[in-house]
Amino acid sequence: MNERLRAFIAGVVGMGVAFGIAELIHGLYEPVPSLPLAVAQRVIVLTPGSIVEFGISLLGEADIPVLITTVVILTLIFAGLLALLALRSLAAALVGVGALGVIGLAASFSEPSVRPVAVALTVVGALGVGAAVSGLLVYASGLRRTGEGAAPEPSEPDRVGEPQGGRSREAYSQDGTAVSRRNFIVFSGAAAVAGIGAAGVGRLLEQQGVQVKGSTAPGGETPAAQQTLPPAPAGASIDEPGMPPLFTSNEDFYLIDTAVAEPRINRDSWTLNIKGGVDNPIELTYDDLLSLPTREADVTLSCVSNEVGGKLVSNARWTGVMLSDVLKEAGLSRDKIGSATEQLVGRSVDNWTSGFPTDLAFDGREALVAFGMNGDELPVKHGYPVRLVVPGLYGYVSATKWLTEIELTDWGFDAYWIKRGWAKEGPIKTQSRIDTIKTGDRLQAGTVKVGGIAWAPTRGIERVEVSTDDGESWNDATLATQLDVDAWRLWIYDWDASPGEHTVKVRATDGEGETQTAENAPPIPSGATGYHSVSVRVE
Ligand SMILES: Nc1nc2c(c(=O)[nH]1)N[C@H]1C(S)=C(S)[C@@H](COP(=O)(O)O)O[C@H]1N2
Ligand SMILES: [Mo]
Repeated sequence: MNERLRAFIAGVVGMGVAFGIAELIHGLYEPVPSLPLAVAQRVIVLTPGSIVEFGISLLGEADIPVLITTVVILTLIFAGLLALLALRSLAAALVGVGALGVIGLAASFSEPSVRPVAVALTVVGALGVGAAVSGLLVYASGLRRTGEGAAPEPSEPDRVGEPQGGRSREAYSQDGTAVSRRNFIVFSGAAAVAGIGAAGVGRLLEQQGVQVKGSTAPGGETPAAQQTLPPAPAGASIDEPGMPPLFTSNEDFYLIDTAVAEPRINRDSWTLNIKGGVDNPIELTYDDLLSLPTREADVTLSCVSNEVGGKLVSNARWTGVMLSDVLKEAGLSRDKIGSATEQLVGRSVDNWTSGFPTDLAFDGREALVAFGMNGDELPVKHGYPVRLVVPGLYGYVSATKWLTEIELTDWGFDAYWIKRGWAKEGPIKTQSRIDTIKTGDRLQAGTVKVGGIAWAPTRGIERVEVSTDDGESWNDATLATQLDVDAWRLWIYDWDASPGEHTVKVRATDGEGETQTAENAPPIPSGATGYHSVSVRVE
C-alpha cells in the first residue's frame, strides 16, 4: 500500500467519521438535519425541474436514496483527494475542508426549522474531528511530519514479493516513523467502523423518533367520519388475475414528492394557517379541523408525470373536511373570490407548494382537507397528519402533503412545479390502462381476459373500448359499477384470441362523452396522452 493510497484512505475514513458524528447528532436532536439528506434536497431544488422529474420517472421511489448515496460517495472521494492534497499543501486541503463545511451549512440552513447554532456546531465539530482523524492517520503513517513544508517526493511503489511476515522496508515510512501497514489498517479500520457505527446508531434513533412523533397521540385513533360512505358495491370490483383492487392499499399507493426526509409532524402541535386574501385569517389546530363536518370521498389521484400505461395513479377512500368549509371558517365564500384570491396555494411544512383556481374548492367537487386514508390515519409518506385531495387535478397543482398553510392569492404566484416548467393548470386527462396482459406476453389461443382501469376524475367513465387489431376496430368492454365519478372505473373484455402477433389497445370515454385523444404526448408539461398499447403473441 503506497503513501498516496494511505493518504486517500485516511481522508475517506476521516470523512466517514465526520458523517457518522453528524448523523448521530441528527438522531439525537432533530433540529440538526441529516447532512447528506440536506445536500440531496438542495440538489433537487437547484436542479431544473425536468431533470428531477426525469430522475423520479427513471428511478421511481429509489431516486432519493440513490441521490443520497451519490452525495455521500462523492463527498468521501473528495475528502480522500483532499488528504492527498494535504501531502503537498496542508493549507490548500484545509480550504477544501472549509468548502465542505460551507456546503453543509448552506444546505442545512435551507431546511425548515433548523437550530442554526446547533447545526453550525455539528458541521464544524464533525468536520474538525474528521479532519483530525485523517490527519492522525496520515501522520501516523509517517507520510507527513509536523512542520514539514512541502510534501516528500513521490515514494517508490510498494515492493513486490516482500517476505511473508517479515518486517518490510515499508513498515517504516521514509521519515522513520515506525508504524506498520497493519497498524494503519487497524487504526483506519477502527475509525471507519466507529463512523459507520455512529451513523447507524443515528439512523436507528431517528427511526425511533419517527415512531414517537409520527404515530398518533394516546387514544388518538383517526376519528370516523360523520358522513360515511357505504361499502363499495361488489360490482365495482373485478376479480381477475392481474386486475388492480378497487382501492389501492396505503402501502401500494403510488408515492411522489420532493421531500428527502418525510416531515415528521406531531399532530398535537400541528396547525393549519388560512391566510392571504381572506376576511378572517385563522389558525386551526387538529382538533379545530375535526370539529368541522367530516366525511369520506372516493378519489383517484394521479401524477402528471404518469406515462401512458404507467403506475403513478391510485385510488383511495379519503376522510376529511370539505375544503370549502375550511375556507368558510376564514370568511371566504364563492361569491367573494376576486383577483386577489383567485389562486389557492397549499404549502407544506417543508415549503413545497401547489396552486389551483380557488373556484374549484367551491364548484361542488369533493375537495378535501384530508386526514384519513382507507380507514387509517394518513401514513407519514402520504402527508400525515393532513393533506389536500382535490378530485380532477394532478397532484402537483393540488395534493399538498404535510399541509400547514393555505394561502389565497392572485394568479401571479407560481407554485413549486410551475416554476420548473410544468403547466399552470393541471386537470387530470381522461386515461385508461390495460392491466391483465403486458407487452411480450405469450398467450394461449382462446378466451383472453383483457382488463384494467379507466379514470376521468370529476367526469366519470361512460365507456371503455378495446381494440385487438392495433386500432382498426373497437369493441365495448364490460364496465364495473362506477364507484364515484372521481374514482377510477374497472373494466374487462373477453377477447377471443387467435394465433399470431396482436397489438391490443384501450380507450375511454368520459361522462361528458369525450373520448381520450389518440395523440401521443409526453408527461411534460400537462400530462401524457395517447392510447395504452400492449403487443402480445398468441400461440
Ligand atoms: N409536500 C408535498 N406535497 C406533495 C408533493 C411534494 O413534493 N411535496 N408532491 C405532489 C405530487 S407531484 C403528487 S403526484 C402527489 C402524490 O401524492 P402521494 O405520494 O400520496 O401519492 O403529492 C403531491 N403533494
Ligand atoms: Mo405528481
